[in-house]
Amino acid sequence: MSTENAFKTGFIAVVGRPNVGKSTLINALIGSKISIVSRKAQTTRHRIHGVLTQDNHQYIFVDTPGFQTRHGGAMNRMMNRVVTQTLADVDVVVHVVEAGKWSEGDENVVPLLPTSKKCILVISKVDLLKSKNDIFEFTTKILSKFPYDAIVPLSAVKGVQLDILLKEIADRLPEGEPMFEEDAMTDRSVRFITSELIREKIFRLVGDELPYASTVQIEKWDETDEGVHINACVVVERESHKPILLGAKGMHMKRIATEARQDIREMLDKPVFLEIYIKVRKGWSEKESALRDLGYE
Ligand SMILES: Nc1nc2c(ncn2[C@@H]2O[C@H](COP(=O)(O)OP(=O)(O)OP(=O)(O)O)[C@@H](O)[C@H]2O)c(=O)[nH]1
Ligand SMILES: [Mg+2]
Repeated sequence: MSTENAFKTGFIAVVGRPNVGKSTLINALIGSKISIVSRKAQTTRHRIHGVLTQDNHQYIFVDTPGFQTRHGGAMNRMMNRVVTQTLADVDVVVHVVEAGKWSEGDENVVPLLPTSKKCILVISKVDLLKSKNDIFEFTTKILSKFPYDAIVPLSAVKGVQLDILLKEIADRLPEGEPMFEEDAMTDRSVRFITSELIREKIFRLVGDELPYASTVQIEKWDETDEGVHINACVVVERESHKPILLGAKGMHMKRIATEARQDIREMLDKPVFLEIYIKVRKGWSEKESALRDLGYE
């Protein structure tokens, strides 16, 4: 029997085309950086849970890779599979679109939205809109495409209307006991987030092609009285990727390591000694077996 104060727990999938701001939104909602963000499309490759427990509710957000059909390949098939599987498993769906920017990429997400579940439309990045009037026409157009249960325009970067989104989600969560500790923020290990933070720097600092041809593995993790000693390995596709990643006089690599170390230090709240190596593994992103070896789903 339903009671007014019963605890509610549920999974909320955050889906949308690449680059609309899904990971930024989840980080803002849970108040911690658990999912990496960059200006480049397809930054997120894995399903990542972000957990928020407040006021008798446990929200388990599931960040997903941007859904896209333009490029083929094993990596993209894997990423799209994560999206469709996540949609099958959750209680509430949040479809994120970018204010004023509807494209074919968004159009391709609509047929994936389950009509049997609660779907909330989030219009992101409203801080970039020149005029608030533009949003009305834009929203009306999208509403003709799918029977969304609610619409929330918001800005994750400015923290605008995030409370409204939480309320809309809370109204639609099923009753249930919490699945994570009250102070948990993610299901992912600090080792995984460490590898992601290094990958984020590669996405942010190096070229256009290389980020998509690289992945990061943690090879050593030693905690001592001094701090944490971490060896990480960046796996690239080709020998020719090495000099690009290193940059002139190793400048790129130095910056990647310095910026990653700062973030990791902040997360662990301890001194961090980070060494990064480069390894060539031909065609790793094209082989499903190699992807599984590297920890992809
Ligand atoms: N101005 C503004 N920029 C935003 C906002 N939310 C996200 N961004 C920017 O949009 C870009 C993409 O953000 P992500 O969070 O990586 O987007 P995503 O949807 O997770 O992207 P993929 O993982 O690649 O699918 C980054 O440069 C963010 O800083 C916002 O509310 N306002
Ligand atoms: Mg993302």
